[in-house]
Amino acid sequence: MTLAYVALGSNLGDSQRQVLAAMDALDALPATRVLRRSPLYLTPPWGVIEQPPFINAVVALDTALLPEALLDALLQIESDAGRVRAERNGPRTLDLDLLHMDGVTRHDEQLTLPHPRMAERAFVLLPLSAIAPTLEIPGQGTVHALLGNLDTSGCERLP
Ligand code: PH2
Ligand code: MG
Ligand code: MG
Repeated sequence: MTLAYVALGSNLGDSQRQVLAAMDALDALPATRVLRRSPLYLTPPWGVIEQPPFINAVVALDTALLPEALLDALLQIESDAGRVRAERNGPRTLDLDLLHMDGVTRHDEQLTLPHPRMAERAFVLLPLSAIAPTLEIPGQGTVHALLGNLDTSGCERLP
């Protein structure tokens, strides 16, 4: 079994419900269990600024799936949630990004692990640091330390 971290995001439709339902869908995957769920955060849109705020969260998974199989499962959960691929960084009903798998580094067309831009994004590191502050991003530092470099002032933790 491998420990993996998945980021969840949504800013179209009932985002809180979609993110919570996606956590349950991840837990229901074959040979996979959700170990920890971060709180939900309301975060300002990054990249394309003219869009609604996002709901973001991160979960820790224990999984026997290989990275390719887990990635396929994430895409299937996104499409089951009604995700339509449109504008890059634009609004979406559900986005599931594989951030990190213990012991796995890879870089190819399909998948780069650890996620290459996670250290720049408060909407990823803030929820990740709530469940894995001491996680080491290879070559970059711990999640907690990396979060210290980012502006989290626009992010709000939901009750
Ligand atoms: N996802 C994006 C683009 N911008 N901004 C926030 N706050 N949260 C996201 O999850 C997000 C984003 C592309 O995946
Ligand atoms: Mg994304
Ligand atoms: Mg994505």
